[in-house]
Amino acid sequence: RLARGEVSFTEFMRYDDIVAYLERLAEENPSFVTTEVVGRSFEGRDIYLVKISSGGSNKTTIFAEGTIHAREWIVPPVALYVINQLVEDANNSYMYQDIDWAIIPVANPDGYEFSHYDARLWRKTRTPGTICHGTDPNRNFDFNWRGIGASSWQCDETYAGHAPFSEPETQIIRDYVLEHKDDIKLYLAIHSYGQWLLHPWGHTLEEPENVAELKELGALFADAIYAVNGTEYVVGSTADVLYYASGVGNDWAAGGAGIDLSYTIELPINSFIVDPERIVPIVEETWEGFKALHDYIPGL
Ligand code: ING
Ligand code: ZN
Repeated sequence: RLARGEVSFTEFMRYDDIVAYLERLAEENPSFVTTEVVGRSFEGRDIYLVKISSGGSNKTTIFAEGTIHAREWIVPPVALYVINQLVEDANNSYMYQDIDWAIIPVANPDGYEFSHYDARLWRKTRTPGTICHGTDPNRNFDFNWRGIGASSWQCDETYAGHAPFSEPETQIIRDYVLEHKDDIKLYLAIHSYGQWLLHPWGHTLEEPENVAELKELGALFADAIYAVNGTEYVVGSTADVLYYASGVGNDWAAGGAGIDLSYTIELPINSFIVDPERIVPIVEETWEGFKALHDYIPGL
């Protein structure tokens, strides 16, 4: 078993162990790491945001949300590795001088825990309906809510919820992002799987105004990752590369909160069930992608 406060990239961690690691980092590095409980899940779990910052206010911020989908177990290690590298490797301290990082490694802890102790392939939140449990948090954002590619039937995997932002797990993202929307220059939603870097939009094949820049930065991310293990990402819009979807986090960030650079990362595995041996190569290559994104964003 893990010692309290320890991180592992060879096994999947339970939510309490993830929280213990984040709290240890904040305790040991009070000058640049803070944890904030930004809200509570439906079942009452604290949802953590980690902020990594050299100080000051209103600085350019990179925001990332992970594990909004419960079964995507490769996501927590990827988010934790980014935090680990930023905080625990002094060679990376340049990455939080002019830029702040705000990362929610596990946005849906109820679902994540449920996928450990009950149903491994659980995707949604755990809010009860009259017949079925759970809303798809990645259809619950207030942007083209319940449009194409989202369901109004509570038992569906893509159930959009009874109202936009009905879930505490999406409300906390909305509230943090809106409060800091002038500072957040890059929004990342971390999911699995598919080996895609998806930019807006999900609900239409029309291209966003800044599609050229989205593709240019996307190529920097993909090239940096390719250089590590030869993993080839496809960069494109959600509707084009994947399927129609509405009410998704990164589209809301762009179209609702005005954050022009907004992506969903679909990590490169071929199942939700991941061999723990795959964790290290994936977190290492994805970290290079994060560095490329960071280096592109002008700081301060
Ligand atoms: N896939 C995403 C989903 O929410 C997606 C695909 C990405 C849709 C970005 C919309 C926007 O259905 C997974 N694996 O969650
Ligand atoms: Zn997902």
